[in-house]
Amino acid sequence: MKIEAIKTIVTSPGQNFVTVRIVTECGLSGVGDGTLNGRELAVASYLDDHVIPCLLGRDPRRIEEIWQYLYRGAYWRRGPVTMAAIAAIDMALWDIKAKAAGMPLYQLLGGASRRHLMTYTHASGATIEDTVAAVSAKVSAGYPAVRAQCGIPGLGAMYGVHPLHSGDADAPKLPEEQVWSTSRYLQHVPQLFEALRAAVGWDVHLLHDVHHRLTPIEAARLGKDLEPYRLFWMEDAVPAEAQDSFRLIRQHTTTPLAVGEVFNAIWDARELISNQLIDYIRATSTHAGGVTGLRRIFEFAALHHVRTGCHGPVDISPISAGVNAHLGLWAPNAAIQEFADYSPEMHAMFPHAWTHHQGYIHPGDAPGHGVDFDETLAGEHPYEPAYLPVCRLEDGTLWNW
Ligand code: CS2
Ligand code: MG
Repeated sequence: MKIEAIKTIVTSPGQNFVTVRIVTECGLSGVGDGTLNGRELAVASYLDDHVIPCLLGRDPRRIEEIWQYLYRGAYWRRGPVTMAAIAAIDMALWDIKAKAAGMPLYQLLGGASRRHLMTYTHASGATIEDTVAAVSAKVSAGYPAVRAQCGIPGLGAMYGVHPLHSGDADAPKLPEEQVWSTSRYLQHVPQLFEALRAAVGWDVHLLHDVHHRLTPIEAARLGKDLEPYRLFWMEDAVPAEAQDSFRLIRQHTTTPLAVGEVFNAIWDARELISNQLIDYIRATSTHAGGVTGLRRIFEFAALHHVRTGCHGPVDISPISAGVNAHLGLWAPNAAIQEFADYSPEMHAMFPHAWTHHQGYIHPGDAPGHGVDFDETLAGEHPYEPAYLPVCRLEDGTLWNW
């Protein structure tokens, strides 16, 4: 079998997506997701200018060898752009291999460890009251797990939640600047979860995303303050480059910790996992080197009581949602997957075998990863320049968005 052609398509049905299609000489093709929110064109260029010329004519069945070739062979290893490009190629190759084997990807990995995988959905509001109403609506709809985010009095935009692209050609194309106040936040969030537990009770999992905003001791304080409300996890409490800094949080609180959506290699989580400084690893197929990269992280986490919770808002495509679901159906230590539903345009552009019902996802049993890509529809939604916001403290200090 030989790789005959590889295409990179950037499209924007309300959110920019980078999609790769690999076509073999025998007519099999596979697709992969290389979306990197705010840096999509960097990934597309990395693929078109530096990866694709090296892969044409190779045997697509040699997935591991190609992954090693792209990882080691680049010399400049790791990083979000490189690993998203590798992820897109890797997902497409696994799609082809599973199609050639006539089975869904999860069967190729070792079969199902569960009937389906629990997901968590998003609920947010400008005030505690609005957020309680939004979470209550999700609980009434039967969702087993809800991530709650709330506006902070005195601060403008809702943090960590970014709207789909406006589609307005005149919209500002540079990063929006948002203001942050840790003291206001630390005062407000425990009140939110006190109100949530009073409103929805204890049978629903509540999650919260701190979105990298705190220092370790501040995260320790918040974790302690949230203990009475039994969160499923407190996510991204602190930027995790200094993995050892999570020891301080761990010493002070039993609130479960989740981190890793921005990780792109197992080394980003090695100390966190091997020292059990976290409870859930959030690494996701698009950012962590595809099936090949993420499977390694999952297996390593399983050795250390760390469970999986793949990142998955709408800024990774339905392809990755499906690939994550295959890994999440197979992995013995899979716990949950993020699922913020896609728009009708996105569902149409990425026809998929995966199903999501009452808060649980199943990848489906179509051969391959079960997600396709409608290039005609994609052509109707050209790339839209867009950035993630940046964040400043009230004195102007550049902070973590
Ligand atoms: C957030 C993401 O869903 C989450 O956990 O951290 O929505 C994050 O803000 C985006 O992926 C950034 O592109
Ligand atoms: Mg997050």
